[in-house]
Amino acid sequence: MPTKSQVLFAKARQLMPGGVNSPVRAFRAVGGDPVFIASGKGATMTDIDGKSYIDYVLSWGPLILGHAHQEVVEELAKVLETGTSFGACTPREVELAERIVEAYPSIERVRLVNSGTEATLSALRVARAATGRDKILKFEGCYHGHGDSLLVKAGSGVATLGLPDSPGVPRALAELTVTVPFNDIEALEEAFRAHRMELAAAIVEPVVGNMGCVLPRPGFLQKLRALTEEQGTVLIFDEVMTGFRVAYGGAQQLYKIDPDMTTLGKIIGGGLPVGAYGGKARLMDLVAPTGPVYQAGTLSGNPLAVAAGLKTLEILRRPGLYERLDLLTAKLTNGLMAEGARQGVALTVNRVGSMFTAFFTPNPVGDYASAKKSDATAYGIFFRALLDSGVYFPPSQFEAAFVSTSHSEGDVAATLSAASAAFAGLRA
Ligand code: KE4
Repeated sequence: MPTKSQVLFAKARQLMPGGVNSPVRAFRAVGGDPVFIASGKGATMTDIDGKSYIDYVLSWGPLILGHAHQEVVEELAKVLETGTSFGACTPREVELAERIVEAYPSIERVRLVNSGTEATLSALRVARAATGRDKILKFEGCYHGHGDSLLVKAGSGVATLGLPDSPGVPRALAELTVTVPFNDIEALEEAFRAHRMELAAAIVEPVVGNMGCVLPRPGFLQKLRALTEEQGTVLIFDEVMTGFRVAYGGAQQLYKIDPDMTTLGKIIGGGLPVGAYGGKARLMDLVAPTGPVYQAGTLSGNPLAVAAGLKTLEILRRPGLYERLDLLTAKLTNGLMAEGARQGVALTVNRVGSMFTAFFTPNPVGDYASAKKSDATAYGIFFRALLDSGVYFPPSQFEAAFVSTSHSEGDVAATLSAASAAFAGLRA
């Protein structure tokens, strides 16, 4: 007897590409059909067949407070009564801009948009305008949304230019993107030599989430800052995932780097559509209507997203919140490593704060090449076993998982016992 999710997925595939509104949701990387979610509350999601899951995807990062947080819901209810969109200036978008500028000293001006993709493609446009240069540099395995210049894979070497990583991306545009392995200082120096004074921007996930969680090697971000400084290249920290996640002030607070521009998203919308890009006034004042660089958006600064974001950031400022998140996540990841070792399952777990990935490999994971050595098949079996046990991990080995303030010690204990059974199943 097919589940309601299976029946609905068959219908969805007739109506939407792959039956989904974003590819990773189709569960292609882990096999089998996705479950359709009916509701979420706290750390838990419930599917349309009535099965509940402890959720570690949390909408891919935004829900650091968990699903339907009472105070956020109440805030949204109040706003709903007063109108949902005006396409005009509102007081609370100024308040959110103020909170972001306070939390990110590198950001002197910020523009709200509707997604991380919009944020990164706008930031790149500003950097190209500010420098008069066309080439940009990104890192292999980092994802910055689906803007054409960023859907590019490495050429044969750092000196060679990029190739489209998706049909539909013009080759002429892809060739303007130089790609370098993350954490590879020598390759980075070579790229800045090969394209000396030609790079408009370097964009980086300072803690990578999109190849799975990968930490910057000591000195790597500092070297990137020095090289971009030296050559007048705009350093863009893509903190769409890490912003307000790894620390209230993001990865730039943790690693004490002062980027020229920062992109944000996810958490600042509290689960509603949002993105933001910002940085030094000398750059951001190039943006229309102050300057000639055009960028616009019907729903930018949307009152609902702004209200949910403001309430979320207010709660995140409460004392001890990040410390508690860090401790609970460490308990989970230490438990996973210990149980993997006890059962002889090769596991490398990378974590920063409440963002982590369990890689099915015995080797350290510090870049895309080492991440790809993970046993994605084993991960798929692990994922399915957890799902059957009511635990919802990211449906891909190459994605980050997250813990929220709604997760409890009990959730972690239940997750670890599900993982123990999943490891046993793997060995069998
Ligand atoms: P959106 O356009 O999806 O709002 O943001 C793009 C983006 C930009 N920068 C970083 C560092 C990101 O992680 C993202 C989006 N993250 C993915 C998760 N890997 C979103 C999930 C999805 O694509 O469905």
